[in-house]
Amino acid sequence: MKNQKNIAVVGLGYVGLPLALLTERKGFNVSGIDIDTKKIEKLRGRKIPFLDDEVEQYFIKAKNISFSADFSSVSDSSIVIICVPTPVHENHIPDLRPVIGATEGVATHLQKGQLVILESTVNPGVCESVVLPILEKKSGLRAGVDFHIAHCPERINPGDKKWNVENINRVVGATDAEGLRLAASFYESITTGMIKRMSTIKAAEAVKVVENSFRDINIAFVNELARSFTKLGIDVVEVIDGAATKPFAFMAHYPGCGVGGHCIPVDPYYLIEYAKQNGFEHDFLALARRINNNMPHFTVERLRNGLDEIAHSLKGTTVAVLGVSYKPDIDDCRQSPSFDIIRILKEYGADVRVFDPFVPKKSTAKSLDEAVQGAQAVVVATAHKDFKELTPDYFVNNGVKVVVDGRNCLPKENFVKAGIIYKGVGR
Ligand code: SAJ
Repeated sequence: MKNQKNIAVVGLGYVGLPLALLTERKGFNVSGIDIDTKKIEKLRGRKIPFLDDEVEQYFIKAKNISFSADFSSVSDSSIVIICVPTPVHENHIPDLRPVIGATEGVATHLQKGQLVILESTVNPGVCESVVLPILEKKSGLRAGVDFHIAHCPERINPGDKKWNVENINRVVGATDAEGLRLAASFYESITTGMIKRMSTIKAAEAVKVVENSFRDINIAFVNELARSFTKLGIDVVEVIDGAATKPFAFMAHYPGCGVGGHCIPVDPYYLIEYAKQNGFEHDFLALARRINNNMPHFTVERLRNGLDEIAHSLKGTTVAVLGVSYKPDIDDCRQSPSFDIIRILKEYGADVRVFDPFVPKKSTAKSLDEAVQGAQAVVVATAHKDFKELTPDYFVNNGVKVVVDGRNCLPKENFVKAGIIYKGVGR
């Protein structure tokens, strides 16, 4: 029979593992469930499957946590939290297979009185039209009567030193009042952030796709500015920094070689698709996605502009792409624009070398030197700390003629002074 102190967390990635460890250190008995048996093996061996200092430090101390690839531990848990990925297919249509799979696993062991919380980012309507029917059908139990469903969208920000699973504010919605009460009090018991109760579960689902669409359109705004200011000869970064001196009604975002990760380039498509199914075209969100998806092309154009200055064609040129992670100093390269840049360079016939100290598996060069030595051009695609500290002399001494700074993270003036053809994104 379920025990009030037993919590099951389904999906042990960037979202589920930090949540499971937080829940454990707040006094619950946690069973971590993941269908990836290799991951379970690693976790049982007390190894974490991805880079995360915070997880590292808590994992060592965690006592009341177990890991399994099967869902049986759901049956004696009072709360089951689903934290599985919600990607999109190639055509940007939402891919709910992980959510459906996890829900089916939970449904098989669902018990009366349990609370099922979905943390995965989904469009409004998924909890009621996808999760609820599976839970009811497989278990024979009734939502709102025999068990409860809530949604508390995850807000994990990989690599963030300030905001983490324990202190960040959350929103929570549920299909019934008791479910909302149970979910809100659970999160209030494990986090120090504010827990905002939403009037419906749909409103809670909408919050996350809206907050990430907000980020995507703001990035698209500065990416478009970067393209126009390149023609106007204005440094867009300087202008954004200038605008950011306004203490209200402006929020700085910065242009770059593309928008990666499992949130920002994905979540808007969940809203776009759902609205389309209900008769509304999000032209603006779709345009922002197109602008951001086009930044890898723009980055390669910047490289071609630089090579034109030395009458070099991209075909046959050796180009070192530095960085495949989608953001600095982490090893996550999901939806990274670096892969688009590499593909486009190869389509132009360039000889491409790749190096990322955080992602050796995706690197073709074993070291930075091996990637850069003898390369005529370099594209910095991720603002890793190691890359930001590279000096112009380092590139000059390795024979590099053109540097494309895809994250505007290098000191442009110093590179120009050293005789390197420097091309930023909007500067
Ligand atoms: N990016 C830009 N310009 C910007 C900001 C980001 O080009 O001004 C690019 C990054 O290089 C990266 C992509 O966008 O490739 C996503 O960057 P991100 O900083 O948004 O990182 P994420 O994907 O980890 O986003 C998370 C999100 N958190 C959740 O979904 C819970 C997002 O809501 C946060 O706003 C974001 O962290 C954050 O603020 O760091």
